[in-house]
Amino acid sequence: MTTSLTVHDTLPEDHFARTLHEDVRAGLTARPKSLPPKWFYDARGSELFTRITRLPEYYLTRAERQILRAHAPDIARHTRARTLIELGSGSSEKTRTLLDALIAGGTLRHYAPIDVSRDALTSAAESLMAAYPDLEVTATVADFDDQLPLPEGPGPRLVAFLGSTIGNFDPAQRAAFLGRLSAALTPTDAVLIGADLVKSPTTLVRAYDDAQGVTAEFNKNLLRVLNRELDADFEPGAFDHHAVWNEGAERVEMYLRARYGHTVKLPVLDLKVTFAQGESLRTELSTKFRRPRLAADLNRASLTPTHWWTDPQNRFTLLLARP
Ligand code: AVJ
Repeated sequence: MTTSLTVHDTLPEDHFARTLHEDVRAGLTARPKSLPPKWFYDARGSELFTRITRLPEYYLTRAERQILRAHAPDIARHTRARTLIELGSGSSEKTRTLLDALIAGGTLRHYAPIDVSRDALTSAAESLMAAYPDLEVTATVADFDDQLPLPEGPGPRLVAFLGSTIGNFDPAQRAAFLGRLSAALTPTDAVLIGADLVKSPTTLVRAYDDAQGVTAEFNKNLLRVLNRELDADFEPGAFDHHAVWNEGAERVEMYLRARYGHTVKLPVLDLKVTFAQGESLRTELSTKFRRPRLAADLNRASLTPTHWWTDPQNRFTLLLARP
């Protein structure tokens, strides 16, 4: 059976230009300055992130893969999902582990990836369609910052949000996201969330400040994206990459810190931004969790965690929750 890929595009044509302009104007005129991490991921940024996932210091991807390989059959048994909805285009390798288990369990019919990047989405979905010719695949382009259009698909549906992407939200964004997710579920659906756990600050900071400098390049890639999209004149060499453990908030924060005072022009926004020497631009939050906090966040969104799996070293958790 050969089927073609159905792609639903929920975003207006100018969505990216508009939201980039809004995010950059708001973030660079705020004090302290910050930008949302979603703008890292142009083609070069995605490639740098793939390199990060292979770094010796970046244990997250390997730990999550270990858990999935060990427990995908349990996930299939507990969910009996007919539809797998995947939020964010996780590596297709992880997806395959889940798909294989759900197919072996005899329940899966439909795979529905959702991502903001149309290109990443269609290429991942097309390669999966070739590997799983009996699976119905519906891809949806959406920005789940402001909407969560879960595809209908036959139930029970399993919504997977892997890779510790949930860590990128601040507490208010996380509450809003979980509320939207919960509201979109029916009683037989389940969610599978991959979250990184609190551990030694040294291990955490190293994961975001690797010896080869790949994460530093990834961080500075944000400036290249702004140069290209907004005709800005950021000089990546004028900034240092900086990763710190915020003990109170239990998250790693990434910054670009100005090496000297200077002014950057963003003509597309008719904006000039001045950086003092040593001034930091926050580019990412990576929240690390303890079970009770994550359970409380889920409960507040009317979701009940039913299973928690971890890797043998207790670095990362995959949890299953129900409405
Ligand atoms: C893809 C958001 C999960 O926060 O660990 C990796 C991104 N940033 N190194 C993370 C990232 C720096 C990553 N997430």
